[in-house]
Amino acid sequence: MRTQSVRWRAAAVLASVLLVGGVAACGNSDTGGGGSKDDGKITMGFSQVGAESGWRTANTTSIKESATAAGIELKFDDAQQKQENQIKAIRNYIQQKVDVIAFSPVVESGWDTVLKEAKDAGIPVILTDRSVDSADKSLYKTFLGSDFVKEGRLAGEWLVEQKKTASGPVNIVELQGNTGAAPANDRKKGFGEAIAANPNLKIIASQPGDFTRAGGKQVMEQFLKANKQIDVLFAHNDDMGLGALEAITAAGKVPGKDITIITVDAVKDGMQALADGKFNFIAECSPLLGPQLMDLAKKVHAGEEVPARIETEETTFTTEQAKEALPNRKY
Ligand code: GYE
Repeated sequence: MRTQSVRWRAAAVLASVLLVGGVAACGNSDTGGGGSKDDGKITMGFSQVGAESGWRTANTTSIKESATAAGIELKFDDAQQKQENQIKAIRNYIQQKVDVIAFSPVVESGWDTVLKEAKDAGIPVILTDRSVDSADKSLYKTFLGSDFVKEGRLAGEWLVEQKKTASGPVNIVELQGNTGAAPANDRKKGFGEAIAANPNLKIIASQPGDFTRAGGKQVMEQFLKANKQIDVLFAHNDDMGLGALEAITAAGKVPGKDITIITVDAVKDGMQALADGKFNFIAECSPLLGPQLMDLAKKVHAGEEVPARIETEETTFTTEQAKEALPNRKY
C-alpha cells in the first residue's frame, strides 16, 4: 500500500512538473519566437570568448557541468577571441530559436545590432563574465560577473602600501588583456587610480599580451629589452604573468625579488607561482559562474525579474595566503 501511494504521488509530481514546464514553454513562445520546443526543457546558446587562459578553461568547465546538473541543454561555441565569430554564433542561436542566449563578450563595444536581433526574436540574453557598453540596457536581462575596476584597484592599493617608503621612482610595466575587453579596460583603470596615490609609482610601459602565456612572454621580452630598470610587473591575468616569468628568468633576473609581480585571477598555476615566491600578490577573479548562470537562465525563462547586475564575491592573496589556500583550490 505504502509503495503504491509513494508511486502515485511521484506520478502526480511528474505530471505537474510536465504541466508547469509546458506552460512555461508556451509562455515563452508567446513573447515572440524564443523557445519553440514544447518539451519543457530549456535550451541555452552560449558563446564563449575562447580558450586563452586557465581562467577561461575553468569557466568553460563550470558552465558545461552546471548546465548538465541543471538539466539545461547547452549549445556551446568557442569564438577564438574573435567578435565576428561571437556575432555569427549568436545569430545561429537566434535562428535555432533557443530559449536563452548567454555570452561573454570578447570586447565591450559593437553589440547593439545583434542584441537587438535577439530582443526582436523574443530571446532573452544574459551577459556573463564580461559586459558590453550598450547604452540601451533593455538589450540584455542581467550581467553576472566580477568588478574588474575593483580588482585593479586592490592590486594597486597593495603596491602603494608595499612601496610607501620608496624615496625614488618605482618603474612599473603593465601587461594588458586583449584590446577593448572589459577586464583590460577596467583593471587598467582601477590600478591607475590606486597608484596615483604615490607619484613615485610610474607606469613606464603598457601593452596588450592578449591574456595568453605566449603574449605575456613576448611582450615582457620587449619590455626588458627597452627598459633598463623594471621594478614591478602588473599583469592583467595569471597566464600573462606566468609567460613573463620565462622572459624575466631568461634575462637573468629573479622574479618576485628583482621584479615585484602582481596579477589577477588566482588560478592554480598562478597560486603556485605566488606560493613559490615568484609572484607577490594576486587579486582573485572567480571563473565558477556556471551555477549562478543556470539559475538565472531558469528565472529569466520563467519570466521572473532578476537583478540587472550580479557581482561575484572575491578576495586577494599574498604568498602566505596562497600557501594556505592552494590545497583546496578548485581551479
Ligand atoms: O581574467 C582572463 C581571461 O574575462 C575575467 O579573461 C575574464 C578574463 C580573465 O582570459 O584570464
